[in-house]
Amino acid sequence: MMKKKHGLTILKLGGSLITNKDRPLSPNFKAMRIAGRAICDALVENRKLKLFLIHGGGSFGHYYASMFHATTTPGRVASEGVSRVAQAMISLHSMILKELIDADVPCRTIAPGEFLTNPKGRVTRVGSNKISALLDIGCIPISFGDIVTSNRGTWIVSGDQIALSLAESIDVERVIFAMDVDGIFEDSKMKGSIISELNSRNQTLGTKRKFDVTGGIGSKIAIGFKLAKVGSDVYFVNGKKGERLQKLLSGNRVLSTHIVSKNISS
Ligand code: IP8
Repeated sequence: MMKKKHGLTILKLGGSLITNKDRPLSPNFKAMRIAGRAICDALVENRKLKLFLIHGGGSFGHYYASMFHATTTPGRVASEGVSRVAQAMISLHSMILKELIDADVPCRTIAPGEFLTNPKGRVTRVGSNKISALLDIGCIPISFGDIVTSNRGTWIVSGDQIALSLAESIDVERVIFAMDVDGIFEDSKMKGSIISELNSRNQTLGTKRKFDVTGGIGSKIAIGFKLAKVGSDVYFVNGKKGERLQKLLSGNRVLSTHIVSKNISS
């Protein structure tokens, strides 16, 4: 399929950033506000910036997903688990939405089921049109990792996978992963210096945190390479450093890890 031109920047606000990841159901409002201000400033600086926002589950969705054994593979999950995970995500989503709108970031929810097919996760024509319509009126679409049920079972779709599904279907220039650390560390124990450009020679495995059902940094890096292969430049940046996030959104170089799409063979 021809990729429809959107020239989008996807910003994924990681669950480790917007929640206190090791404390169940604990939002990090300070981080949400810093991100909101950075996005607002970047939009003022560059009126042509076309954003799509996604956020992760952190200690909301992952907490219940791990309690009820929901994984990224379709399977049986107790009905209470499905409800708890979904409700936790809606509750976190509502908090981030309010913080962003209060920070003058005009955004509008688009749940994964509104633009992705089940179970393959491609962007539908209706979904692509919805995204275009929101962008045309200056509204930033915002989605989130979620729990999905179909006749194949129930599974977790991560925000990172949503970014990949979008980039495989429409023209996504950049994907920025805003995290709670400065980028990808040279050392898998998250010590030492930050890798400025990640390529097939310096891949690292990363670590996994408490309650993380979608794989932590290791699978984020793997998705980063897939994104680069389909033509998107990928950045891992510290979202707690508002100025850094704002500058990166505005197209400047900052301390971060970059996967350069043209350096990754498809
Ligand atoms: O934090 C997972 O999204 P992620 C969402 O982007 C749920 O991996 C429901 C756990």
